[in-house]
Amino acid sequence: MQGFFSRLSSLFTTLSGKSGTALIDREHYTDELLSLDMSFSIAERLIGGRETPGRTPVDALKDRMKQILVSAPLIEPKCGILMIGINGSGKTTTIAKLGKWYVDHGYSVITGAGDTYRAAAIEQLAILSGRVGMDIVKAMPGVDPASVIHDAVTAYKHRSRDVVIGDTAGRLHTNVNLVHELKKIKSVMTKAMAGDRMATYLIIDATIGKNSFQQAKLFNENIGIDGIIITKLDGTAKGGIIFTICDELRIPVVALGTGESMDDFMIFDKGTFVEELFK
Ligand SMILES: Nc1nc2c(ncn2[C@@H]2O[C@H](COP(=O)(O)OP(=O)(O)OP(=O)(O)O)[C@@H](O)[C@H]2O)c(=O)[nH]1
Ligand SMILES: [Mg+2]
Repeated sequence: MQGFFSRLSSLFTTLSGKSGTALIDREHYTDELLSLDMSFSIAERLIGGRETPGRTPVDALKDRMKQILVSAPLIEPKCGILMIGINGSGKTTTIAKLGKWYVDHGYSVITGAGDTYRAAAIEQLAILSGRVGMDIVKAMPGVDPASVIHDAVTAYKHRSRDVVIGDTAGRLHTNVNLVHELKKIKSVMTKAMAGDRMATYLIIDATIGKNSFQQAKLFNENIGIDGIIITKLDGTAKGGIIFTICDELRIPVVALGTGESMDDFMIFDKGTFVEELFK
């Protein structure tokens, strides 16, 4: 497990070395979990749970962790992905990481530069696309984002690509017009996919902590979210936020962003994640 999960991991590794009675040093472990960005309610459920007949305390703890976490596999090609989230959360960077992941697994990827508000945003995606081996469909700044995404899906179909990923401009979830525009982009993309699988992924910046919940709830109510990618986990050195996000939102986390380089990306599977924490 990478460095930023090391505190979380060493806590659980310590627990797994203890006997059943030592496991119930509740106060100490609750404080530790709170300091890792878990909510009090989660810390209580993890540490304060009753013993489960037939399960060792550590196995019971792992079970409770898996009940709190929610994960799902990445959408399988052929497919379309729409990336949404607030400004600077990591959408464009994550599109490149995700694109690279699909390319590394043998799929062809095309991306649509749907953030047409800033020339720099189009340029950023173009540079990253070249670096990871994705095609890009782009237009001049100011063009209707929905039309760019539509063109990207058309290119995906014509060129028989496996994955199409649409970038969008950072949105304030509280701005009605912006959310309305996102709805339009999603409906245009869904229609253009013509029955191919599609997912909308919300990018959440781990460093903003609890402020992300309301944001995610509003995006989910208005746009519909199929999965979450939590970015900037390297900036928190905590990792407990993953539990808090899952517990609050009950929307599956599909992947984690753990740095600025294109390989700082992990697929999230709760079973594997929990086992890794105890190693
Ligand atoms: N440390 C770290 N930085 C990240 C991660 N993901 C993205 N970033 C950085 O966060 C900043 C914003 O990333 P972008 O991908 O441009 O974010 P965005 O959501 O597309 O931003 P807008 O298009 O302005 O809304 C960049 O400096 C990225 O390098 C991550 O997992 N870890
Ligand atoms: Mg961007």
